Amino acid sequence: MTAPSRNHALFSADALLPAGWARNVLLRWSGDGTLVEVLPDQRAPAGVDVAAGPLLPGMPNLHSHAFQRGIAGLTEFRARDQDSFWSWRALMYRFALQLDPAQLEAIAFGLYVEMLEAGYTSVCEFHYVHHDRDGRAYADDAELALAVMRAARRAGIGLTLLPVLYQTSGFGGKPPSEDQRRFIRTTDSMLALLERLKPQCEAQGARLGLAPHSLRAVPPDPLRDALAGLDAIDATAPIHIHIAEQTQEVDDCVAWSGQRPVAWLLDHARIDARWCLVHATHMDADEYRLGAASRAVAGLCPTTEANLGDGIFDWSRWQAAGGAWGVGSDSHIGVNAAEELMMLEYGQRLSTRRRNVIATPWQPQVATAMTLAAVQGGAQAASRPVAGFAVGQRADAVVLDASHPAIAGLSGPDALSAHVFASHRTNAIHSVYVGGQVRVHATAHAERHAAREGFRQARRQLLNGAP
Ligand code: NGQ
Ligand code: ZN
Repeated sequence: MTAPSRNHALFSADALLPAGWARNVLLRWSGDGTLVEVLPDQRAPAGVDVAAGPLLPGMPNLHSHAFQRGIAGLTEFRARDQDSFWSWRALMYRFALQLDPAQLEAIAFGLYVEMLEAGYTSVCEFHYVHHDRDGRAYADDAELALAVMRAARRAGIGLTLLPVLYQTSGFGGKPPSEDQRRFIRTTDSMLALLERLKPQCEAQGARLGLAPHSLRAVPPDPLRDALAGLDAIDATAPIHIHIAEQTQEVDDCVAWSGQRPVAWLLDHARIDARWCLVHATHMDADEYRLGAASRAVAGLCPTTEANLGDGIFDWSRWQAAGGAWGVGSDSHIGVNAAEELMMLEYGQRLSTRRRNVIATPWQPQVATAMTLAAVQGGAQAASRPVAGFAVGQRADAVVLDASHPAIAGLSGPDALSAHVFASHRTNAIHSVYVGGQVRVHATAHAERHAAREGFRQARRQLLNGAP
């Protein structure tokens, strides 16, 4: 590590604590990276690292399909009269069909290093490419999940691994298509995979959960059986599902069941704080109200949702019902925590024709309000103690670069606003700590070079169709 952190402590003149900005904050953590002291109004003790700028809690990334970073930017051309989510998906599937385990690991490692440099300190990996190119299980059925785990460990990012259950290509038990063959599993094979991964995750400090892909991909009976099986393995494990992202999906769900997807889910599963409803873009007034009341986290992925033409989540309705939310980078068209927050606020501004929408009566600073809410919601979705600077949470921290032109000379809240709204395409992050370990220093991850080289090589192979 280029800059080992001394004495398991960090001092900052401006730090964003769960209750708001504080001055002269000293953080101390234990040898395993858990915060043991969070003290404002201190003097910097001798020998302790002093942050190079305002200190933010690390952002959990609550939704990632790592392999899709390999295709990001390559689907931005019109291939037919009306390109859509569904035509993008066909291209994405073609890419997924080629990947081998080494390429997946290289892409995931490259991505996770990018995430750390961009302010994400943990990731929920919604992992659904399970099998070989022919759709057969690998000799070790966990082969690709283990590749993702190695990538996360090497990058030093916190991990919540969500193996994905995928069985059908549409509502009503429509058989999977040929190009979905790498994703398909029986419920029993999923539960066996979870058993196989459980000790591995424990050894790595990763959290293991389950992701029924969507109501399109998992019929009611397997959904119920998988959730019961998960409870038998770990009754507190997180559960993530894609839901109501596209209007076509809503229409198909209504045609199948007479109910909209979120309403159906709320009626047919015990939705609670273990759940992350990814996207939840298209809800009616009752779904906003009951969804928020269920205590599930809304998993918002603003740059992907914009890129894929999904629609706009109505933040004000969710907020009015007390809903929790966090952000994810999903397809990785953008890999930047600040950019997701900016895009989220801008979507609300564009649809409501107002400014400063995502603020609260107790926190008028938009970037501050968004950061605190997204860290809380992200930690809940990750089901790991990564909810910011409080005793018992992980020492996951982002230090802004006070010498960056967008930030120089600004107070904590203004610096965070500039970071979120005015620093893009440049990096205003100086350093990043995960569990008290320095992962990024002077804007670069220690393994940036190797990560980029591995990514370049894997992508070159995939684009050339070479093995
Ligand atoms: C996914 N992505 O699982 O990668 C999906 C596409 C699907 C998003 N929903 C596949 N953004 O939904 O069927
Ligand atoms: Zn997704």
